[in-house]
Amino acid sequence: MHYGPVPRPRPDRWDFTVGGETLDGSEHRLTWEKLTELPRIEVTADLHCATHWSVLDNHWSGYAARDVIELFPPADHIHHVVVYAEYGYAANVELEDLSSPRAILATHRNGEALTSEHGAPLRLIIPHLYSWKGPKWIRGWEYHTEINRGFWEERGYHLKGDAWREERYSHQE
Ligand SMILES: Nc1nc2c(c(=O)[nH]1)N[C@H]1C(S)=C(S)[C@@H](COP(=O)(O)O)O[C@H]1N2
Ligand SMILES: [Mo]
Repeated sequence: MHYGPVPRPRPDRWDFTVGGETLDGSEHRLTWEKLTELPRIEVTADLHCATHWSVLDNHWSGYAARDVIELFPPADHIHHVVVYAEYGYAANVELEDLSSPRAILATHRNGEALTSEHGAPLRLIIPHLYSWKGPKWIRGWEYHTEINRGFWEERGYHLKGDAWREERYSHQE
């Protein structure tokens, strides 16, 4: 489930950009080749949509988001990140949530490569947040001093989106 069309795979053009207030102030680009040199991790987690459905016990595999943070760290005072996907989809998350050992840039679900429909080649899963906070077709993120609302956050959804606290709507903030 997603907003807008499923992007056509363009492996030749794919890259991952880490920008905004990085530690050294410059924008960094991660190629697929470089990404796949990172150690692979596995995370078993539910997917919670804010519209009251969940897909339980998915077995995700891919790369730890915090390994990418470590490669391209933010400036010292940063607490907020905007995560971007194809077609300008964006979600804001706290750096702390993206740094969770269970936040995964997934390439596979239940042993099979992601389909285009479900986010290939790479999607972010932050298990304890509602799944709109995890863009399919992710292409990078930006570090920010201030909160910048993402796509759904601008349309009435919650800044934090903790699924266990049922933080769905902005009026709960
Ligand atoms: N790029 C992008 N990622 C997205 C979305 C979207 O609209 N665009 N929707 C989110 C929402 S609301 C949900 S519930 C999940 C759905 O994932 P699925 O299609 O694999 O079930 O993707 C999330 N990631
Ligand atoms: Mo959702």
